Amino acid sequence: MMKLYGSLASPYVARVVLAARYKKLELPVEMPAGGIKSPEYLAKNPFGKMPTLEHDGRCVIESQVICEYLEDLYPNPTLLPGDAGGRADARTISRVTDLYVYPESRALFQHMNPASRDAAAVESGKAAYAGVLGKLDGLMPGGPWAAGEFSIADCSLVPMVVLMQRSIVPALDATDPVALPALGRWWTQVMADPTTSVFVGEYGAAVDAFLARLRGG
Ligand SMILES: N[C@@H](CCC(=O)N[C@@H](CS)C(=O)NCC(=O)O)C(=O)O
Repeated sequence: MMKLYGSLASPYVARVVLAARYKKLELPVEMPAGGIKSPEYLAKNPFGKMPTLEHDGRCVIESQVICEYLEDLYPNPTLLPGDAGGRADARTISRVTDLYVYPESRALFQHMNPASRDAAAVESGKAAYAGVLGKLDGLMPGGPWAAGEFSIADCSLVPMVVLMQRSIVPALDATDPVALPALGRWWTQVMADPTTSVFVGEYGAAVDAFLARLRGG
């Protein structure tokens, strides 16, 4: 029995959900009963973050590790296709998203509310965020998917792009990731594919609902 703790509005949870969907795995997603800071949940994930995968009594944390755990258990269809170089490309794109893009976007999220916005911090934050997106774009080796064939890189990039497009892009006029050349070509593929295009709508609705709750709507 496999279960994923978290909310789909989290891009890290969404990454795992997209990976499971690609592999056609049954993976129920639910918030832990007492929330992610409850003693029960902290026993599963000591960092109190989502997602956590529970499978046969084992808890696996960190979205990238969960995706690779699913890959090890269910290698077909693979999320790490190709040779060592192709798999390195896929892992690099995913890791750059986590280590460089999210921290820069998180700095901008602090300024979503116009009432408490610091204009100078927004301008420098937007430049830093655009800079890492440019580097990410340069790492994409050619299509149709982010690392060639469909991979963990796409599972990481789709939620990241949708989250930015629903939040800091409209609110702060930050760079839309798909305005960059390689990301733009990749986005055409994402929207042409039935699994990913449906997921874009589903995840976008979860993000919109989360942002509306934040605004008190
Ligand atoms: N590196 C972690 C990041 C997980 C993460 O930051 N999740 C956020 C939701 S988007 C969270 O649980 N935040 C709650 C908190 O930090 O209190 C992963 O890839 O799973």
